[in-house]
Amino acid sequence: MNVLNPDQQQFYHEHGYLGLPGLVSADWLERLNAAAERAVDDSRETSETNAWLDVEDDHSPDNPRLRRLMKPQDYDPVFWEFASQGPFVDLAEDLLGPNIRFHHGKLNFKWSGGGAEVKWHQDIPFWPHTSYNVLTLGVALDAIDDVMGPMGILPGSHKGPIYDHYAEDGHWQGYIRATESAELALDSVDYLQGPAGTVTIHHCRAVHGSRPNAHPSRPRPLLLFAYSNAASLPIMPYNQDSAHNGAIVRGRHPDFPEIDPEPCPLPPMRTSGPYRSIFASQQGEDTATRT
Ligand SMILES: O=C(O)CCC(=O)C(=O)O
Repeated sequence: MNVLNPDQQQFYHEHGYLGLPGLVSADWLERLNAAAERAVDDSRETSETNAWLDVEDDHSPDNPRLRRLMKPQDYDPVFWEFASQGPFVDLAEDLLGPNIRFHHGKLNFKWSGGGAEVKWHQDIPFWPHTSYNVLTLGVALDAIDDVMGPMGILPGSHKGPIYDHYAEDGHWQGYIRATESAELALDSVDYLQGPAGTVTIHHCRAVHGSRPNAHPSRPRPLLLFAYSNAASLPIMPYNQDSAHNGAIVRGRHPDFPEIDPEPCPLPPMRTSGPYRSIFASQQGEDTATRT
C-alpha cells in the first residue's frame, strides 16, 4: 500500500467510497488554489459559459458565479502535475492496481449563496468503460462543512444496479429519475466533509450527489479527477477533448482489456455539439437524446 491501510482499502471495496480528512499537503493546496483563483479571474472576462468555464445563469463579470472549470488538467500545468504525479496516483494504485489510466478532470466550484446542487447519479453511465475498475478522486481546496453542499455517497450502492439516466421522453437528464431515487435509502448517505485537503474517493457505480451551497460567502471548490485500472477502457468517445485523455500515469498500457460480463448502458452519442457538464444536463440545458 502507498497511502491506504488495509482497513481503509476494505472499507472502499465494501462501501464504495472513502473520505480522508486533510490528506493533501498545504504546499499542494497553495499551488492548486492559485490556479483556481486564476480561473475565477478569467471568468470576469465572460458573461456566459465558454469552453473552459461553466457558469451559473446569474454569473456576471462583476459577480462571478462559477459552476465548473472544465479540463483543469489542460488549463494550468499544476493541475496536471497534481493529477499525474501527486497523491491521487498513489491512492488510485492502492485501490485499482499497478497500472493506472487517467480519464478526465473537473473543478466543481459550487458557488456560495445557492451554488448548483448535483442530483443523485452514478458516474459510469456518463462515461462507460469495459469494466468497473474505475473511480473518481476529489480534493477539497477549502474546508467543506454541512451547509456548503458536501458530496454525499450512498454506502454500498456500487454493488447495486446501474440506473437509467435518461428522462422518460428519451433526453439525457444525467440523474436518476425521481421515482427511482425515492426508493433509495438516502437517510444513510455519508456526506464527506473536512478541512482543506480532504480527499473524497468514490466508485464509478456509487450513487452520489450534493445539495446547493447555502453558505453566504464561501464557494465549495472540489477538484475531481477520474482514473481507471489501465485495462478498463472507455467505450464511447471522451466527453472532453483533452491532451491527457487516456494517459498512463502509473505502470504500463496492458496487453489485454478487462471486460466485465455486465455491460454498462450507453449515454447519447453526441454528433451535434459537445458535452458541457453534469450541471448543464441536470438543469435541462442538454438536448442530447437516445436517437
Ligand atoms: O461536486 C459535487 O458535489 C459532485 C460532483 C459530481 O458528482 C460530478 O461532477 O459528477
